[in-house]
Parts: sequence; C-alpha cells; structure tokens
Amino acid sequence: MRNIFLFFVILLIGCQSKSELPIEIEINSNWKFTSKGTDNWQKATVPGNVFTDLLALKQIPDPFIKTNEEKVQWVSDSIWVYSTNFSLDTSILKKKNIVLEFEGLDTYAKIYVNGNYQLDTDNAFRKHRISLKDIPHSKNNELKIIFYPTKSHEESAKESLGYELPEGNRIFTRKAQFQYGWDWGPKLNTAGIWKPIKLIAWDDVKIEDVYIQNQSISKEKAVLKSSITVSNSSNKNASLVIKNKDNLLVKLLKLKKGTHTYILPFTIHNPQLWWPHNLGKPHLYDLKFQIISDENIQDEESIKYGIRTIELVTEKDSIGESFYFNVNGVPVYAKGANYIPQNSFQNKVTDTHYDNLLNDVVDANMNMLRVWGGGIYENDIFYDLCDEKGILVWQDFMFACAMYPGDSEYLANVEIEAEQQVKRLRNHASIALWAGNNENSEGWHRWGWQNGRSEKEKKEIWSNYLKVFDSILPNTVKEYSNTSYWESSPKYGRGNPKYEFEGDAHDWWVWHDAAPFEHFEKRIPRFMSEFGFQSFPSNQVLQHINQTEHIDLKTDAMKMHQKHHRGFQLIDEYMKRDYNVPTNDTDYAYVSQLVQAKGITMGIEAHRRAKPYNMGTLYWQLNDCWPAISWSSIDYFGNWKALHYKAKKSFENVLISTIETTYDYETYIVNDQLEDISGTLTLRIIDFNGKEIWSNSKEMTVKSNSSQKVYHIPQADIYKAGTVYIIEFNDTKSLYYFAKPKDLKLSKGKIKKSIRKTTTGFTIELNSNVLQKDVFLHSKVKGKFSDNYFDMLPNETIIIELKTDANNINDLEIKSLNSIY
Ligand code: BMA
Repeated sequence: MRNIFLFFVILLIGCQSKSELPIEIEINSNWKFTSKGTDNWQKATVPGNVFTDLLALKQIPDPFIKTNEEKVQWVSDSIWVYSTNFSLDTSILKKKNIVLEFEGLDTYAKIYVNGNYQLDTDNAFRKHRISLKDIPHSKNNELKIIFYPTKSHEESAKESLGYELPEGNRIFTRKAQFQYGWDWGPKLNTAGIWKPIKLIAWDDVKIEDVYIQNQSISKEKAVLKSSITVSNSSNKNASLVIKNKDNLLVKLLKLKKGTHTYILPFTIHNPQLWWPHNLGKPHLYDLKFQIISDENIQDEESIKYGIRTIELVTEKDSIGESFYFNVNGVPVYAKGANYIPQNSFQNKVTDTHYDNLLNDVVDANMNMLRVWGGGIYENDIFYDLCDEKGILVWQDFMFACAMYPGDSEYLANVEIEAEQQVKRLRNHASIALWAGNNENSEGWHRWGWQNGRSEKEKKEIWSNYLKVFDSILPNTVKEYSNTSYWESSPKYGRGNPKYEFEGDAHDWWVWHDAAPFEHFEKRIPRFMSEFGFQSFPSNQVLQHINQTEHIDLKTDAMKMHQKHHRGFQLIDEYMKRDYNVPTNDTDYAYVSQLVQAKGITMGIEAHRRAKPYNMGTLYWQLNDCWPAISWSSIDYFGNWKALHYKAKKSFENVLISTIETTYDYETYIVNDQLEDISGTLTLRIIDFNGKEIWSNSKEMTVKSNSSQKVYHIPQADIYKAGTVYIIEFNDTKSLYYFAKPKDLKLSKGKIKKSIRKTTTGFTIELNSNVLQKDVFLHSKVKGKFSDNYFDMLPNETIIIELKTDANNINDLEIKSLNSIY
C-alpha cells in the first residue's frame, strides 16, 4: 500500500506543472455612494463605511476630535446606496461556477445585481454568497447595495416584542454593540461594506473548508486528522495532498458530486509543540492541502497549525470550583488584558496596527487577551498574529451587557453566525476559549433588570437567554470545534458570595463602587477576567482631542471623550487617597496614570501571589477605539501609559512581590516558569540618599509554576516614609515602599542626563544622588522609550533607549514625583 502511495507521490510531483485554482478577485474598485433619493454619487472606499467615506470628502467633521461626535449622528439615520461595476472576462465567464462572496455587510442591506434583487442581510458578523450563474450576468455588471438605518428595524422589532429588553434597542441588531456608545467609546453606528467582497470562479472542484484536529500527541509523533470539505460538480477521481515543508502525504479519493467532507489522518514525527510565548516557542507548522485531478491542482489551502492541547479546567474542589487553562497538560497562569476594537471605524485598522499592538502585548509579558463581547470577532490577521506570537485568546461571542431576543428568526440568525465564526477560527492554536457573553447573566441577576416585570415576562427573557447561551452557542462550539465553552463572564456577579470561590470574576468594587485598591488583595477570585481603573492618555491624545497645543483637561471636548458619568470624579477621588493632587493639568494627567498603574498592578500582584488558587488576571482594558480618557493601558495613538510599563514588570515570569499584613511585610516570589529556580535572595532597606539601614540575604530555591512566601520582616515605624525596601533574586529586582506616595519624604534632587545618538535612535543615561520616584520621559518625537515611569535608586545609573528616526530630542522633558511636589 505504502509503495502505491509513494508511486503516486512521485508521479504527482512530476505532473504538477499546471494548476486550475479558483480565480479570486476582490471587488474593491470604482465604488461610489449616495444618500438614497438623491443622485449625488461620490467616491467610496470598500471595505469601509459611510462615515469614513463622508469624512474623506470633508462632508462631516472628524468625529474623533472636539465635540464633533454629536454633529455626525444624522449619518446613522439615513439610507445609503453603494454601487460599482465589475467585469467578467471570458476566462471567468466560461467557468462553471461564479459567485460573489460578501464577507460582511453592516448591517441591514439589500443586494442587487444588474438591477435584480438578490438578498436581504441582517447580520454584520455573517458572510453571504450569491451565485451569478443563477441570475442574468454578462461581461459588464452592476452591483448595488442599499443600507438601511438600524433604527428602523430595531423600532419595529421592539414593537412586536411588546416589552423592553435591557439595555436599549441595540440588542435587536447583530453588529458591534459598542457602536451604540459605551463607557469608553463614542456612539458611531456605522453602515456599509465593512469586509471584502470577492468574486470567485471555478470549474469543478473547490475546497470549502479544512479542519485539523489532534488525535493523539506524544513525544514521538502527533497524529492529526484533517477533515476537508470539497464541493465538486461531478464524480471524479482525485488525489488529496498534504504538504508539510518537504514531506508529502497523498490519498486517492473518489470525489463525489456535491459538497462532502473527506477525512485524512496524517502524522508529524517528533512534533514541536505550540506554547504561549512565556513558556516556550509558539511553533507553527506550515501545512498545505491540495486537491489534484486531471493532472491539475484544482484548489489548495494553506494553514499554519500549532500542535497543542488547551482545555479549561473547571473542577469542584474543597473551596469551590477551579478555573484555569491546561496547555499541553500544564496549568498555565493567564496574564493579560481585555481587548476592544482598535477603532470605531474598523477599516482604519491596518495590519501594522495589529502587529504593533500585539507586539506590545508580548513586550508586556502578557500571554492572554480576552476579545470582549461588545466588539467584533476580529479579522483573521489578529488570530494569525496571536498564533505566531504565542498569545492565548479568550474569545467571547458578540453579546454584552444586555438581554437578547429569542424569536425563531433571531435564534436562527445567531446559529448561523456562531457556526461560521467557530469554523473560521477553529484551526488557530491561539484560541483557548469560547465564552457566551459579557455580563448578561450578572446583569440579569444583579443589576435590577428584573424589577417591575411580570413572572411570565421574566421567565420568557431568561428562557431566551438559555436558548442562546446554554444551548445554541455551546452546541455549536461542541459540534464544530474542540474548544472549551464558558457561558458568561463573570460566572457570578460581585454581589454573590460564590464570586470568590468559583469560576471567573469581574471586580468592579474598585472604580464603580469606589472601593480602595486594597480591595484587590482582600477578595481574590479563582480567575480575574476584568478589573480596571481609568487614566488620562498621553499629551498627544489630549492635544488631539482639543486640537490645541496647550493641555486643558476641562474643555467640553474632554468631557465628550470621557464616557463614564463619574469618570473625572473617581479619578480625582482615588488620586487624593494616595497622591498629592497637582494643580497643573499636564502633571495631573501624569499622576492619573500613576494612580491607575498603582491600583492595577496591586491587583495583578495580589492575584499572582494567590496562585494556584487564582490562575489568571486580565485587566480592563488593553486599548482604545478613539482618543479617550479610559481604562486602557495603551492609548489611541499607541502610546504606552504608565500602566503598560508597570504591568510589564508585574507580569514577568519571575515576580517578587511584597504585601503589608497585620504585623509584617511579607515577600513572595511567583515563578511561572516550568523549572525550579535557585539563587540568592538579597534584601536591603536604604534611605532616599542611599544610606543602608538594614540588609540580609539567603540562598533559596523557588519551585516551578508556583508562588512562594520567601521572607518577612516585622513592621517598624523607622521604615515608614523615608526608605525603600529593595528585594533581589537573581536578575529580578523589586522596590517596595512602606508609605503611600503622598506620604513619602522625597527630596528635590536633580536628575542628570546625558544623551547619545545611536544608529537606531538615542541612548539616555540618567543619574541622581537621591531616590527619584516615577521618572517620566517625554518627547514629541515618534518612538518608544525602553522604560518609563520607573524609580531610580540614589546614585544608580539608568540607561534608557529610544528607538526613533528623529535627528534630535531637544524637547526631551523629564519629570518625577519629586519634581512636581
Ligand atoms: C466591564 C466591561 C465593559 C465596561 C467596563 C467598564 O464590565 O465589560 O462593559 O466598559 O466594565 O465599565
């Protein structure tokens, strides 16, 4: 048998000079648009949306600056018509199959080809296909799509439902929910062709889908199963070829007429596993699947496949129920953040934006992102890069903070959406979890959504919830993938005592309930999937919002870019608790970032110290979708806030973390590595001029994948306001202060700097003879400092690299808490 296969392999290699691959052309040119009823056709960009088209024509003001958001709301209430012409040359016309594939239309649209109505769409997360062979078409064709305001559909859906569902009418429309306005994002409800439209033409054979599953993995070999779905117009003999670099595997097939799935197991010897980047290499295999018949390659598909197992482990234990991810059989502590769409206008997000942001994730030692349910199922490139960079993805289905309808039409729509999305993402090594929704269950049980409703209504709403999140979605995930499913994040709201003992949790006592940051240390759940705190963004964003050089935090524009009704007040309240509040706006913005960083890293470290009781910490939120005052650690222009720099340290694989207890200061070492580490632990207390007050050291070993209490010192007044506790273990160093920043007796000493030009930018050498707290470097040049918002010990030389194309950094500003108090 083997010999026959080999014979065919050789034969096929020899014959593969020709290919008959399907023709694929993106319909992205000559687009124009107009408002319905007018004949004012103007140039449009596809993929795109009506806001960015109007913006390019300067017909609306930029909604991302000043108070312009409110001036553009009319755009969402109009009917927009998009149209283009496309030609079919003879090579296409003679093909047996010609289809138009719409990867995403936003949202209620009618499609016409050559004036003939084809299809109504009502879900921006679904793709649609039209067969041109079934309708009149010729060399020159017209494609027209009319987009209707979501409002019209939503209002009639609400009327037929007969009661109101929380939260607003957005729930009737399957599109990005944040576009209706969120507490960090504007209301910019787009319409248009937001994903590519493709013309695909082929004769007989087309690969519709390839799905790879692990069957068994050992050191020696990984046995994988590929399920290849092929549509074919007649019964014919073919070969299915799988290529992994030079290795070839061939199976002879009798392709049947119609669409069928063919199973082909294959083996990779001595497999290199895919690991999250902090634990190993995220190795990917380049696999190519080909269908060959009549001596031609009929179709092919390439997949980068990572061999790994991932499962969510939720097991009853003595405390409650666990919640952690096992990757390749090893419990992995999840470190990261919640991800939201990178722009209100998706077409503005380039491949470079994805690459930069995901590099920032890796740089900050994060190994997991949660793609939050009020945004979008991300573009393929997002998951490709997460696979490549070794970032685990917790993927929500797109439902957030609301109760959703449950009529049969709606449920059928959701089911198709789920099937398409699960199938699209299931080969990605990075996908760790599918979760049903964000906070819907918590909202229903704890946010007063049931008040004033009849028993019948409550029963109906909850049973509709269960239909989607307890039936359709888990069944779809189970049927089409091997990924774990989790019904709702969080499992329990913070009002439920089980919050701490079972499942994942969102801690919004801090921020929404104004609880002190120390709360993070007191109520530690099994997995923290959200907790956060706001800050002001960089000067660059602040200047952009106001469109002035001068930083002014009190303008109407600034208020419009702060979407949380108590946002400014809460930032101020927390600042007063721990810091002296600056009167100057630039310093205020800087200190707001320190407050955020202090609170969130306190949380991260508390969660990590509690390992393995707690097995994950994802803060709210990684990024912004517009220039905003928000919970993000990276602002709209990609600048790292203090939190991102400080989270990077708190997320390191080896973390030294100290906490005040009733009588002591206890130091922990958290080791996420999969090996034990031995070394010398050194401990010193010095004053802010560098004088040593106390020191000690000891040899020790920290176990792999553990958190260990390694030292404690008793509390004593002498340490309080004028000293710093320096703890070092091998290459890891941590500084601990015994008092709040506002109570520290920081001295006014100067920071000396010397700057050197290098081939890649600048090296900045800093030094001071007193301790400098939260040193912040700022320049207008484009580039990133290798570190920022750091502390400098007395007489320590710190070297910072700035990668930039700029020729000088004469505007470099350096401030620290010492200098502004
Ligand atoms: C969380 C998120 C978002 C929200 C954030 C801040 O609950 O799920 O809905 O933006 O809180 O309020």
